[in-house]
Amino acid sequence: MADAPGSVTGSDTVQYAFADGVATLTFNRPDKMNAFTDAMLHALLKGLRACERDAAVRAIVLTGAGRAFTAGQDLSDVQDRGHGLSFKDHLEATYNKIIRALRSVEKPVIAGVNGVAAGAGASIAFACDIRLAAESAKFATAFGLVGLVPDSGATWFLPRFLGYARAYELYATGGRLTAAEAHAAGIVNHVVPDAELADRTAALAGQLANGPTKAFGLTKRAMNRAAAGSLDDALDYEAHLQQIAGLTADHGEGVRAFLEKRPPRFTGT
Ligand code: T3D
Repeated sequence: MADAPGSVTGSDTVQYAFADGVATLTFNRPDKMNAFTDAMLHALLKGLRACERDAAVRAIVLTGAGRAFTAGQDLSDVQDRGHGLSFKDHLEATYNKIIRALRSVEKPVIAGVNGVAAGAGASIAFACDIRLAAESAKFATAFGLVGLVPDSGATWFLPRFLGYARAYELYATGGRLTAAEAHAAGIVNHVVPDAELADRTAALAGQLANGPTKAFGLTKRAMNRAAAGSLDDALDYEAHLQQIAGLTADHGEGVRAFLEKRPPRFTGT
């Protein structure tokens, strides 16, 4: 039986659904553009960790309810924290853990960007492996407009997509990218009509969840490492991981299926 929407994350503001190997986490505070409260951030982290532990989960989707993906940090929550606030401790306890969890979970993570993704909400979308965006979606840098530094990996991801000058200008001017601009810049894999986003995201996630997901996880591990290293290091690490992938049941099944001219039946093992 499927879990109740809030039972895995501990909060209805981040809903969890599972079907056919795909776990979907939905930011669910639509009247506030899904802006993150602390409870939501902890629920998201809890949900991601549950996805990581559960072998039945073979692909993960993040999306938003209503007209936003997420507007990032709830700014009224920041006000309510008062003057004793440590921004550093807050980032380390919440956003940084989420970004690390997204990059380290060895399962494909797809962002179904249904509307505006602002501030750390855009950073969370950037940290996913694949982004599908609705035609009306936007990426709003936001931080500079409220006197903050880009965070949650924003200074790492955006210059890699756009180059330093375009990324710096966007952050300094509080600029936005439309879905089409984000696609042209290589940030978004596919732009789809708004009404088709949920189905197209589910179809891609379902396709990935039925694939050799152990190899997909190792591919993510290899690409994470290659992003920070030399070609020599990438060659060595690929060979190390290929030794692991080559011994999986899915590799054997993939080769047998090819030779027998039939579709493979992958199990993620
Ligand atoms: O330690 C730390 O926590 C630091 C971490 C920081 C991480 C960050 O993410 S900082 C950046 C925070 N986010 C923003 O600055 C974005 C602020 N929001 C906007 O710029 C705009 O709302 C949007 C571009 C996202 C959407 O614009 P629009 O015109 O479509 O909608 P709206 O009318 O502005 O918003 C609708 C409602 O959502 C409105 O509430 P109301 O008046 O109907 O009751 C608005 O106040 C609320 N809302 C939107 N974003 C936030 C928010 N409420 C709280 N916090 C928000 N971020």
